[in-house]
Amino acid sequence: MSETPAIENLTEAEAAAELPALIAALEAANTAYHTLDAPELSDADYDALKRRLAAIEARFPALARADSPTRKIGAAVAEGFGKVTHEIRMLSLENAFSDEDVADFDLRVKSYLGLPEATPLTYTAEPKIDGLSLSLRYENGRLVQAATRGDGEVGENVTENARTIADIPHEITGAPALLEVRGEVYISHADFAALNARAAQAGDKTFANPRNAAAGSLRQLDARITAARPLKFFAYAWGALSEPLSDSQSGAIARLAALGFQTNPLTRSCRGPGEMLDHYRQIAQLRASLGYDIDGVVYKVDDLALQRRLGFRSTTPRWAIAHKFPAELAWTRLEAIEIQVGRTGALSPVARLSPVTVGGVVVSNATLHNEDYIAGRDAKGGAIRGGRDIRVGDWVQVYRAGDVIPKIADVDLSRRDPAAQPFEFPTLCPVCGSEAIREPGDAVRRCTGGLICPAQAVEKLKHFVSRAAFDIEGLGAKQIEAFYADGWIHEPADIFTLRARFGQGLQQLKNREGWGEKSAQNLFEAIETRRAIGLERLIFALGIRHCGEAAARDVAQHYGSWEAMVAALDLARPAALAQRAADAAEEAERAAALTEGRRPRITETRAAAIAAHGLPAEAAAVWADLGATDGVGPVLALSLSDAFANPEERSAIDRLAAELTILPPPARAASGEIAGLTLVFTGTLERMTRAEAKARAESLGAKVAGSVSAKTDILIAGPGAGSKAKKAAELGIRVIDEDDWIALAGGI
Ligand code: D41
Repeated sequence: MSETPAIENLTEAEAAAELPALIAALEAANTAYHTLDAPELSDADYDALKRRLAAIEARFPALARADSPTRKIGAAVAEGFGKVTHEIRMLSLENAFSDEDVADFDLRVKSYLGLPEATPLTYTAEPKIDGLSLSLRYENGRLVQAATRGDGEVGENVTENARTIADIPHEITGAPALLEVRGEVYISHADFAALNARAAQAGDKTFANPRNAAAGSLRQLDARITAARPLKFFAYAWGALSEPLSDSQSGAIARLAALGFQTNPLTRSCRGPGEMLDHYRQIAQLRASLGYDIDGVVYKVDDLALQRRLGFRSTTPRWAIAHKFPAELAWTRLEAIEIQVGRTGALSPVARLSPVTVGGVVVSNATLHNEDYIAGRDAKGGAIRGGRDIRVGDWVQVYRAGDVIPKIADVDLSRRDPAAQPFEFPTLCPVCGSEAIREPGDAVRRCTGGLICPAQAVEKLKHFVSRAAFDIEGLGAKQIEAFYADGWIHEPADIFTLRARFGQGLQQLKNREGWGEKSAQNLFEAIETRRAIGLERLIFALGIRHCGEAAARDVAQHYGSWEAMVAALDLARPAALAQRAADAAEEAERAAALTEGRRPRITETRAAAIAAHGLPAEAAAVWADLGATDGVGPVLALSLSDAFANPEERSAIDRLAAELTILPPPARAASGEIAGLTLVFTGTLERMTRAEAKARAESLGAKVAGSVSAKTDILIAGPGAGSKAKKAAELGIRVIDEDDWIALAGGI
């Protein structure tokens, strides 16, 4: 075999002849490694081939192909992981912090199911592993996909990485044809210490805690790195299934164990809160010696038929709860108080602390909430921390509960410098200098600069591209800050004109730090794919105060199209102004009545204020319709109206809308007989509680109303139904009994 010639002796023609084989060898090695799970080359051989290719490309740049394997890693970093939509949503857990919370949980479950309080229910209790959730999909016994939780609906495809975890079987026998196993990826204390020691020795960054180490390792784009990290996996739940695993939680977990998954050995069945709390205390005792991090105990209703009946609220099941261990505390010095300005202009004070370790994590910032919190008052003017205020230089007690931002629990007055002064909360925006005002009833002070305030503009943009909003791949908070600072993106519409404005400037983007040709191209493509956007996402993305994801969905459902919504808001504007005038008049009347020692005349005062507006009837009707929309109260209605009526904000919104194709919201629970109907329940239900019936009806896409009207489609009348049944009969509304209802709802 001839020696491989040294690069510096190669002619360009020889190099060109060698390249295809080199590239083919590397691509084959990649496929063998990543897709077929059967590495063919040693790491050293692979690296040698890759180095040779890189050296040839460096010497003869004209030969470098755009899709060369040497560019793959960089491109992969920009692209990240593929996305996976979970067939069944990954839910989160409600938290309990005390014994009473656990007892309440048990009572709530029973009340929902209509069981007597004295009935003992069986629950499983298991340690809550402090790692990250993973969903594994097996088809015909083969692992075909692994996905992180993400936002619960869409996660990241980490299949290659999951395959490197020893606890995760690649093949299982005797399982349902389709089985999704869910559980927690974590790293043991010993492995974490060894990993950090190696990283420190190599001069690499170390991880703050095992959880971060596990997350960082699982989310490596190069599966070889994940393979070198000792990750573990406990199975605790399941997603899509072709057939049930068992009829109980404990049975299902035993089945997963029999299929070859690790399940937590401290899982117990407990009858009632007494036994649950005993097991909680036992696990708390063992916590330090387990060898891995846990942050509480999870309780789940054992009977799967009951789990199904209990169902879930928007993101958490009614049949499970996490009983968290108490937060850990530490004392440190408050070095400074900084003010951050948020998307809605809120001035948020942040404590800069002398770094201190709290529960294994170094903390150097904590939230101070708002000016009242610093002063030692709550929203109603009552004392918190016994009325002790917080001053720069104070010794403060910091705590962390779960993932949340650290908070300050207390202040040590005995160590306060006698010269320390109370903190003076700014009344001007520290970013743009506009006045910062506090509206009556609002706990926070807000910058009035609107979009002229760079902080608000940037935060609004970050919100705009965030996951639940436009979710533009490759355009995150960091990129937004850089683009804003460079003057490339001032408002959302600018994102969609970026490509046109920088047509040849693709070059400019390419030359920026961190951007290559491929990632720039990817960014423009990612932006293009988002030009068509769902109405509900667009409304949420606008970042209007009080308008969260759920409210945005409700508004989108109500209007069905962007044009209809904008037309309604415009039409209703006079009524919105009349409402504000009436609110102000009411407040003045209350104050006047108080000083004059008489009863306030609310109804007359409001009516007079509204009359003074000479309100068109149509405006009033459209406004009332918005206010009566499910999920929309007067506060959100005003906030929406204000956003669309503010000239600067409106023109920015119009410029944005002109760039987009706005898709109508998905039809809610389109299938099924009762989707879209309005139901009323009356009389006694014997097989389901009211709460369960209402939740079931809503989950099937129906609306549940409290009283019978012309809009009612079906009245469900149990024994003892009175006036409602009579009224329904008069109106010719369909009346059914509980058994009919249960049949309609698909059984209990
Ligand atoms: O050990 C855990 N971290 C754990 C998390 C567990 N043992 N059980 C869990 N069960 C659920 C439900 C009930 C929703 C299936 C969970 C989680 N969820 C969970 N972890 C993070 C979000 C949700």
